[in-house]
Amino acid sequence: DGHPACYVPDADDVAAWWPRPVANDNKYSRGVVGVATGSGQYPGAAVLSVSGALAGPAGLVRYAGSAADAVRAHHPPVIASDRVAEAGRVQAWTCGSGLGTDERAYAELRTVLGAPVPVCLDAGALTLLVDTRMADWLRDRDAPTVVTPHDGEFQRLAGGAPGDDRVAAAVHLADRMDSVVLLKGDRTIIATPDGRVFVNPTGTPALATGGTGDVLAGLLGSLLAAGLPTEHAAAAAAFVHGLAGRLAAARGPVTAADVAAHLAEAVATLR
Ligand code: B4P
Ligand code: MG
Repeated sequence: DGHPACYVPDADDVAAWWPRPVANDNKYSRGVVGVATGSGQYPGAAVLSVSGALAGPAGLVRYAGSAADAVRAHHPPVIASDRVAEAGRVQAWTCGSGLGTDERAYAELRTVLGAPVPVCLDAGALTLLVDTRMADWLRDRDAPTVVTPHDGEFQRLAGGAPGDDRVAAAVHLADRMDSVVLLKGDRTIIATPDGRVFVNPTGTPALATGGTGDVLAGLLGSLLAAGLPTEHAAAAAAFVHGLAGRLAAARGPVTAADVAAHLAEAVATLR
């Protein structure tokens, strides 16, 4: 039926993709990830996305946004500034979780998309893409883009719900946006603009709790900054995020902060 082959990665695949520090690495050579998330209304999204970024392989996390005080309080090692333009050089951005959709958020998204580095877009950034017709603008970017919609966000981006054939829906949107699409769900789907598909096998309903998407976006940004190909970054982030959800669920009720706290242990189980 012309359906693309779906690849289901296993722990060995993700272990092989996962960047590991080598002897002469420094924090810059491991990658610097910029996190442009959160707002006065949603400071928690900033704290959670930074937690996800800190658990990834990048050597440095720079936060830029209006929740800088909350980020500094929760994550003292993170370099926090108020605006994207003040953040300094990064190798990738993750943008949108809890960002809101006001003028300031719009300006920050424009700055992020203008950077010649890979970008992960979530939540408010996805709403802004639709509201401002910026989605088509992604085609003009030279560096890769990943979008991480849940079903509601997908519906707005694509102009219709994913429907029963979630793989075909994700492939279609990836082609239309010339971006990697990570369609969240029970079995999260990653589709590339050239029609390749990964299906994540580690999902757990324990992840169906507020803020887990913010943790995922931060982790994905770190993998992009560390230089992973976009589709491997997305597939590896979903895989480890699911593992962390399972590890957290084995110990009791799960919050998004619990998922973040189990990411390092999840990475350690890869090999
Ligand atoms: P927000 O309040 O901004 O919150 P959110 O994005 O839903 O939260 P979060 O970041 O934690 O979760 P996400 O789904 O990203 O919601 C904005 C608006 O969207 C609201 O109006 C809301 O009503 C609407 N909305 C929210 N979810 C919707 C949906 N699914 N369909 C339609 N409208 C929706 O990330 C969650 C993570 O958990 C992902 O990694 C996902 O793969 C995983 N996960 C969720 N359920 C799972 C399951 N059953 N099994 C395995 N994994 C699961
Ligand atoms: Mg979300």
